Amino acid sequence: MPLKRYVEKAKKILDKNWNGRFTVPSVNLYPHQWNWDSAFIAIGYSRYDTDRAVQELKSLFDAQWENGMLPHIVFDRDNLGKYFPEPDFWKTDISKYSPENHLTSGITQPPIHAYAALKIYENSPEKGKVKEFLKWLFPRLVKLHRYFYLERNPDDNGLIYIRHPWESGMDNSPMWDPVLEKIDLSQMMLPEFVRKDDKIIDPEQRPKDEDYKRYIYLVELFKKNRYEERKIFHECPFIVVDPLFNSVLSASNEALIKIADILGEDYRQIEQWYLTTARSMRDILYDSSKGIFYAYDYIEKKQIKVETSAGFMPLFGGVASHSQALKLLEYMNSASFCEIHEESCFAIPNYDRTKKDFSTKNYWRGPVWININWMLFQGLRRYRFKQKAEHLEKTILELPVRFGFYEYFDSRYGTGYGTKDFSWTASLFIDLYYDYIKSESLRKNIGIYINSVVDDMVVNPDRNGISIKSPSEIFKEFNYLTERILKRYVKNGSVDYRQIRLSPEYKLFLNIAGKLQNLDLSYLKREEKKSFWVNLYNMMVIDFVLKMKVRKTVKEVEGFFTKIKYIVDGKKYSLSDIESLLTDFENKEELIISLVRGTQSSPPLRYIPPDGPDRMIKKSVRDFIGSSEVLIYPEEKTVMISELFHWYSDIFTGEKINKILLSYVKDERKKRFLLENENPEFIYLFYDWYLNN
Ligand code: 2M8
Repeated sequence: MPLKRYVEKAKKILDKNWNGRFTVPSVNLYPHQWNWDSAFIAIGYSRYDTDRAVQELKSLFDAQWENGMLPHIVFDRDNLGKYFPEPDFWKTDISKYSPENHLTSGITQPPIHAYAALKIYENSPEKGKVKEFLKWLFPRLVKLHRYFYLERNPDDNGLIYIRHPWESGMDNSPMWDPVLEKIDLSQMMLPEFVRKDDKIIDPEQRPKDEDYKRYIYLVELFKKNRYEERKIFHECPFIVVDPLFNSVLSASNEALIKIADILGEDYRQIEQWYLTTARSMRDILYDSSKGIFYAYDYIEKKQIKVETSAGFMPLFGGVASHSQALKLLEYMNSASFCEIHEESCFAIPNYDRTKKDFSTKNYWRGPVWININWMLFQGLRRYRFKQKAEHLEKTILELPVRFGFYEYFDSRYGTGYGTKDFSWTASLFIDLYYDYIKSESLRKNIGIYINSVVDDMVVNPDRNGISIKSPSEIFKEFNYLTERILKRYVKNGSVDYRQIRLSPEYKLFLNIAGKLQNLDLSYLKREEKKSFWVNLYNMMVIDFVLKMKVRKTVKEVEGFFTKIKYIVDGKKYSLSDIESLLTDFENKEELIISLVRGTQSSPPLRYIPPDGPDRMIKKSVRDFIGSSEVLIYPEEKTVMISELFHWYSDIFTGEKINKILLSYVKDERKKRFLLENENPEFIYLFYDWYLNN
């Protein structure tokens, strides 16, 4: 499995960046320990090395400040002189809260640590050992969160402010421009300073000197106030509420509740924190006309109307209401942030691409970042936006494989920018890979039947005896009810089986399903037949799932595809019978792909209209080929495709697959590869049999 080779590469990068106590983000550019980097790194380690994961967070929390603040950098004494600004500049020893035995900066970063700690616990086979670590960490995490709610929460509404762009983690994001522009540099007396980053990385990819001057101005102001929060608050021109920071805090509040539960600790206070932050974010940061969350300028008391990926982060924190989430998805999946099937557009770029000052290569002003996309992927999954989530997962894996483990990437061409061998790109790649492997083995273990249907079982009785309805009436009603059920109870590919079972439409559908026994098929035109069989197949799957009380997968029922049947026009049909009947149609390959087998690997379920069914069928095939069921890596000369193609190897010969992929794939490089390799070697991906609910 080629992906595995890249996991080995990623692990080697983490090894190289590990200094015996913690992992630096990058040996040359960031040679110390960074706050949120370490949490992302620990998540990667948690997949294969619990000790390292634990050590990563331990060394960071050892440097926690007395007032609870977790510094954004913990400096490595043996490695000073390579980065700016270092301890000689921060002078945090003037604060009464800074730790005695550690050299640190005087600001913080997005608090993803409780989230990471829970992941360590969940992923580790050594639960007892991790529980001991959680006992050590829990009070420190509470202290950190309490610091935010006591010191950074001026209106007591749970909206936590940051006081330096570096605290957002998205240093030179366009979000901060309107606030930083107000700092008039001509009026400032700044100390001399020499940047180091722009000698290591092409300055075109880094913040400008003007930005650095403002960063330094703010640090000077902190020093003047001896890092006293209240004093800084009254003087600082940069007091903003960041949707990313607050979403990450929310995700961590949630994780902290779970950790408290594991340890048997009280979590009422944390619950309160979670609720107030989430409520205020929904009320104060959301803009319903644009469909995004904005940052908030606390001094001006207004939203900062700049659209960046941070505005979608409430999906990660579970903060967005369902209707807000739908709007976020709509905006996120548009030309502004890359649509699913858009040509030359990787993942979710950091800034709206339609803006004049969007940059393809400058740091946080446009490129794609793996940690941001990883969090958005988790968020999309949590709101069950399956298709977008899968697509994102695929590109997050794709970028490092094709272009290297860079710090950030060009959203158009995938080119890597910033430093090479970047730790969180490697660790989050590892995390996603293990996720994949885990579901793969789960998928393999499916096959224990709970229920067996050994003899034919007809499940569409015609309760009123001989049909008095004409074929046209039966067909019309069948279509009407199918369309209604699919439109109402299927959202983004997820089927709400429970709601269908309770719905009036399903009751009516069962009635018309009985009438199909006497539907004269010769009455249907060829196109109508095509739509009928595909719709019937998909509806039969739903009906069988409900009748057989399927819980997790159709695989629980032996004979699901062969023994459970509908009588149509006097003849019995199982799902397999319908599949073979569809091979008579000229576009049989597309029809077979578009069938929804009640599984995660199926394309999203949709109604196929009888007048011109091919348009919708093509849409399903496009979704399927654009999803993680088909992975094409031209640079690696590799094509990975769903096992489905293997099951039907009589109709999907190598050339046929190539032809289909060619007519649906849009990326030019992938196209060229397919054209030049008519019969490439295919690697089959495990089919995910879990229910599409
Ligand atoms: C970047 O920030 C540092 C300052 O903290 C820098 O530019 O020197 C950001 O990308 C930040 O999010 C990240 O934590 C840090 C280390 O990777 O680098």
